[in-house]
Amino acid sequence: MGEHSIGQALAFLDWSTGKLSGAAVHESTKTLGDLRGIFSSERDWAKMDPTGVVYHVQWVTPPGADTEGGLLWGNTTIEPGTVGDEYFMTHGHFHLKPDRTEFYATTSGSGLLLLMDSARHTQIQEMSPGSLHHIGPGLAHRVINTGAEKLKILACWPSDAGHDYGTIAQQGFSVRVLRGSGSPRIV
Ligand code: PAN
Ligand code: ZN
Repeated sequence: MGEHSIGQALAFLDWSTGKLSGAAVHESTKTLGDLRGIFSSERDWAKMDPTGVVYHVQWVTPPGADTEGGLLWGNTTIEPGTVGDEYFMTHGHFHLKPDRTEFYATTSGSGLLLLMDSARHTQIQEMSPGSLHHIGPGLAHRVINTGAEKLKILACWPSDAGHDYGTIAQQGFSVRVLRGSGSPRIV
């Protein structure tokens, strides 16, 4: 019999929610106050509690995550809600290394994924439980919760992808998603 060793799992994942647990898990929460300038109506944003949670992110950093070829795994939970008529959403970003791609998958809830190229052409994909989304090279990505419940997604991406938040903070996406009568309005 060859030599072998038995080690511990990196973390544990609840597949019904995507929730991670274990010592290797990192967390971050984004509040309305953190999302200044992201929503179209500064007036409606200013009327809301800045400590209100918009989304929560968990991720695991495996050994070797700081080397080329490393991967990160995480999840994001976006609360239901709006600022004025605009649905709660993530900041959205390009990857600093444009050739670094990513997978998103929906565990629960419903929403829209915006994918925008450098020419500001935007593609919109519907997110629903089980939907798997590939974010190709050079595409900015933002998730929008258009439902009445929490929108929960999983993500896997190269650890050296890096995040360019500045371009979106300055120029935004070319479309916004607002609450309509019946279904979301894309403007
Ligand atoms: C995701 C996102 C996460 C939060 O892990 O970072 O959903 O969205 P923002 O980073 O736009 O605030 C990912 O795309 N990583 O590359
Ligand atoms: Zn990303």
